[in-house]
Order: sequence, then structure tokens, then C-alpha cells
Amino acid sequence: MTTFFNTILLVTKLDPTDYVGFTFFIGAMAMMAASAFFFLSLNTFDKKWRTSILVSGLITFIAAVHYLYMRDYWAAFAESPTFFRYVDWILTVPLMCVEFYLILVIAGAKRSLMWRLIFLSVIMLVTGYIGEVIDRDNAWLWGLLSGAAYFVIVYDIWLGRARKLAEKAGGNVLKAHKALCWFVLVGWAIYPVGYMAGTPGWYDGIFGGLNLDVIYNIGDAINKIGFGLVIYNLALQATKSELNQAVK
Ligand SMILES: *C/C=C(C)/C=C/C=C(C)/C=C/C1=C(C)CCCC1(C)C
Repeated sequence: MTTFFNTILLVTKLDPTDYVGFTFFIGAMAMMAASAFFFLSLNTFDKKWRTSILVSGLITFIAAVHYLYMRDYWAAFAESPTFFRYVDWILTVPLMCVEFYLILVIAGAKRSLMWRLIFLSVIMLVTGYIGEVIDRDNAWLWGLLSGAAYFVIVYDIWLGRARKLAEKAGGNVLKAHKALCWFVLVGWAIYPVGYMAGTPGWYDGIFGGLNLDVIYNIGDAINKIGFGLVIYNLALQATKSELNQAVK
């Protein structure tokens, strides 16, 4: 009987000093709360912002569902839920690329910009997965390839076509674009650290003491919710300034 309850109520087995498990729980709650926030705010914005806010909510919602799985997987096996992690990322990171496109549409952004970013992000994630799961012996090499794709994304949004469009749009869009660029440059740089902490390589002595899951969970909370809040703020500011103009 006890075994039965222990099987269905995984919660009873959680160790209060399990800080990795704790970050999965907090992550799940934070993603759920953020999704409710974005979805419920949808109707307060003008139509042209709704798709962006909806995508913000979808990003945190997809993450919330994966966090529930990852939380339970961790509680059951005390092992990194690498598979769920990458399924989450392969869905949410391309959606973040879509966000860049959506806010730049008013400046004439083309679909090709969106597909280019999506393509690069898929390369970044697939090579990362190969290094973490399939060919761990060469993790450093796959990490390097992944890092190269990441670098091109950073270049594109900071200095490439996306930057030019953001400058053309100006005002609130330019500000939001800059904020998102910082998230990609600094916030996304958290992930390679987690990768090096969790895979074997020349960097063992440097990051070996850190926990891959804790780092990824912190990265996800900052990036997914932070990204959404930048978009939310953009919609809010743009709606306000439009209202002011209408009054004048
Ligand atoms: C919501 C999830 C996000 C924003 C995930 C982003 C993931 C990355 C930027 C991962 C990058 C990696 C590298 C740049 C090199 C090592 C392998 C990865 C996949 C961890």
C-alpha cells in the first residue's frame, strides 16, 4: 500500500534539500502565472499587438506544460529531463524568433528574416542536443557548432537586417528591439554555461561544480518571462502614445 501511494504521490518522496527539484517547481509555477498574465491582458490591447502578446503567452504556456513534465521526471528519476528540455526549446525558441519578426513588421520586415532566425535557432538546438545526448564524447565540438549558430543570430539582430528595420521603425519598437537584443546576448549566454557544466570537455574544471538543470531553469525564467514582458511593455507604451495622439 505504501509503495502504491509513493508511486502515485511523487510529492511524498521529494527531499526538502533537493534544490534542483525546487527550481523545477518554481519554474512551473512562474511559467503558469506568466501565461495567465499574458492571456488575460490580451483584450486590453489594440488588435495589431494581440498576436505578439498571444505569442508571449504561448511561449510561457508551452514552457509551463514542459516544466510539469520535467518536474515529475526529476522527482521520479533524479536525472536531467534532457528530452523534454529540448522539445520545449525547439518549440519556444523559434517562437521567440517570431516575436522579433512581429514587432518589425510595421517597418516592413519580410518573412525571410523570420525563417532565417528560426533556421539558425533550430541548428543551434539540434547540435546542442547531439552534444548532450548522442555524441557526448565530442560535446565541445557540437557546442562550438551550436555557438556559431547562436553567434550568427546575435549578429543578425544586433547589427544585421533586423537592426536596420528596428531603426527604421524607431520609437517604442526600437527600444523594445534593443531590450530583446540584450536578452539574446546576455540572457541566452546562460545556456552555454549550463551546457559546459553538464557535458564532459576541456572546460570540466571551470564549470564542473555547477548544476546544468539549475542554470537552464534560471535561464528559462529570465528569458521566457522577460521576453514576454518586453513585448507587453511595448504594446502598453504604443497604445498609450496612440491614445495621446488621438486626444491631440
Ligand atoms: C526558452 C528557451 C531558450 C531561450 C533557450 C535557449 C537556448 C540556447 C540559447 C542554447 C544555446 C546553446 C549553445 C549556444 C551552445 C551549447 C548548446 C546550447 C544548445 C545549450
